[in-house]
Amino acid sequence: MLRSRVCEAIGIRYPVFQGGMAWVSDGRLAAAVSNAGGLGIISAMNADENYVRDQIRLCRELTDAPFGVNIMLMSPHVEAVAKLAAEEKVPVVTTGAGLPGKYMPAWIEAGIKVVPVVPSVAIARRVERSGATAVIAEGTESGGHVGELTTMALVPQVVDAVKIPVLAAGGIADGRGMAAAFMLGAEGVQCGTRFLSAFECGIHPNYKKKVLDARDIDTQVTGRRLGHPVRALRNPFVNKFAELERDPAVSDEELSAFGTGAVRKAAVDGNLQEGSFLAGQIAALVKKEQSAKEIVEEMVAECEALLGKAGERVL
Ligand code: TUI
Repeated sequence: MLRSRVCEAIGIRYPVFQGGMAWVSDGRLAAAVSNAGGLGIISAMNADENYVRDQIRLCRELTDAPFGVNIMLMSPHVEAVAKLAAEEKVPVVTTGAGLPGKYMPAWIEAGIKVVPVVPSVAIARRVERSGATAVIAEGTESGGHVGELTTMALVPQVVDAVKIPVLAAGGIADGRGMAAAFMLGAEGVQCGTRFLSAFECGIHPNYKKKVLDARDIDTQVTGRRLGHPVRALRNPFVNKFAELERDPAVSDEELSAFGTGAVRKAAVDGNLQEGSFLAGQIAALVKKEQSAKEIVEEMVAECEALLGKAGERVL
C-alpha cells in the first residue's frame, strides 16, 4: 500500500491532501475527503472566525479523521482565525499566500501540525526552520494565487533543500501526476481542481460545468500588476480584468476593486460573466462528477499501479 512519512506524521491513510479553496472547501467537502482516507482541508479564505468555527464544528460532526484548516495569510481576519485554529486545536494547519512564521509558535504549542504552501526553495527552508511538519511545494500550474516555478522544477529542488516531507501541488489530478510527483521525491500530493467535481463539493453547478468543459488552454493568469497573480478559467471577467490591467489609466486601487467579490460570485452564484472561476491548468483532465472517496481511491490505485511498473516503463 502507498504510504509515506506524510501518512505517519498526520495520521492519514493516503498521502493525498485536498487543497483549501476559497468559497469551495467547506466542512462538508473536507469531511468527505478525510473520511476517504486523505486530508480534507477547510478554507478560511477571507472569512471571519465565526464562519471558520462553524465549518470546523461541521467537519468534526461528519468525521473523526484528521482534517486541516487552510489559513490564507492575506486575509483581513488572519489574526483572529490563527488564534481560533490554536484554540480549537485543529489537527493540521496549511497556509498560503504569505509567510506563516509569526503564527507558528502558537500553533505548534497547541499540538497542531503546520504544513505551509511554498512557492520557492528559500521559503521552504524558512518554514522548516520555524518547525513545519511538512511543506507543500506548489507549482504555477495550480489554480488561484500562483508562484512562478512549475511543479516539475520546484518539487525536486525543495526535496533537496529540506529534510521534512514534501507534498507536490499544481497540475496533479490523477494517479499519473501523483506517481510523477513521487518520482520527483515528493511523499504526498495536494489536489484542488480535481475535487471541484466531487459530489460533496457544494459549488454552483455552473462552476462544475465550466471545469468539466475546460480545455488545456482555457486558464489564464491575471493580477501580476497587483503582485497577486491568480489563475482562473477564461471568461468575460478574466478578459475584462486583463484589459484593465494593461491600461495605465486604471489605478491599482480601481483594478483591485474590480476583482473584489469575484471568487464568491463564481462559486456561490455561478455568475458566468462576473465570477472568477479559479482552476488549475489540469482542469481538462477532470471529466466527471464522482464522490470524494472514488477520487481518492482511483488516484491512489492508479499511482500504485504505475509506481509498481516504474522499472518496466524506463526499459
Ligand atoms: O494561496 C494559494 N492560493 C490561493 S489564495 C487565494 S485567495 C486570493 N485571492 C486573490 C488574491 C490573492 C489571494 C486563492 N488562491 N496557494 C498557496 C500559495 N502560496 N501559492 C503561492 C504562495 C505563496 C506566495 C508567497 C506562499 C508564500 C509566499 O511568501 C512570499 C511573501 O513574500 O509573502
